[in-house]
Amino acid sequence: MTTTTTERPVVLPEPTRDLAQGLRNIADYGLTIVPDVLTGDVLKASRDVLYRAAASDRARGREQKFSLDYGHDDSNQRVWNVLSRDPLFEDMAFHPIAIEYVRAVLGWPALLGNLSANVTGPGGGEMILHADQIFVPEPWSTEPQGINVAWCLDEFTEANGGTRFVPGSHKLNRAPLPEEAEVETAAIVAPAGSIAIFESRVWHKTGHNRTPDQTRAGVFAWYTKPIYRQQENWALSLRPEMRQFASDEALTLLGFKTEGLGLVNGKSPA
Ligand SMILES: O=C(O)CCC(=O)C(=O)O
Repeated sequence: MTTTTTERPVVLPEPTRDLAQGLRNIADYGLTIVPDVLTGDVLKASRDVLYRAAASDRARGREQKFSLDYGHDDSNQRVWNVLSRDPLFEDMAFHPIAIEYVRAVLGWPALLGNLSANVTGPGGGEMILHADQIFVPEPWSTEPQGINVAWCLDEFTEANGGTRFVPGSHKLNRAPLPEEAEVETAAIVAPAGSIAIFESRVWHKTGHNRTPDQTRAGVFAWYTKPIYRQQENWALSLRPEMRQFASDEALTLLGFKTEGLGLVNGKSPA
């Protein structure tokens, strides 16, 4: 078990490749970790394309901040809409292990709300403690409305800003209050190539990167039940050729193959 070194240890679940155990971890802790999803050359190539996209945004002055992010912390960078940057990101968004969890936790159909990356840099500050479904008015229903699949393209550690969680906080079924911003958290410790899957009510934040020289890149795939508007407007932002080759499952996640909502002249657009 992973613990912090405080008097009252906060415990996170052990990594597992077993789906049933992973789903129990999500029910008990709000999160689970799956090791070795990306390995070898694919992991290296995925990391390279993300760092290239981040460097390109910086070079072109296209770095963007989000209101929940790090204020004006120049050490951390968010890279938006990576889905259109390289086919390797499609492989993450529509990866069978990720989708297995989406189906099990949210049901089907579900939507891909966003695919963006967070790179923490040396000295980078913490994010605000939050739950991902903050756009859902409270009181919340007793089921998560979304899940996040975080792709660790670097090793995530306590020191380099590994995502910090309040395990079990999803059971409170509400967002953290401002006075709860400093409650005890534990960082996930996961080798590069792992994924961390967390349901939308669990409280979490980017950790403080206390290293002098390490960056920590994570790609975050956000999925919701199909009644919520997607954070990214795929109809406008997606590379057009992607749609041509997308599977039915991917078209459903993008909102192009649909029933009841998002129709064009009463029919599914794809
Ligand atoms: O960067 C991280 O570790 C967490 C990111 C996050 O919580 C978010 O994007 O909502």
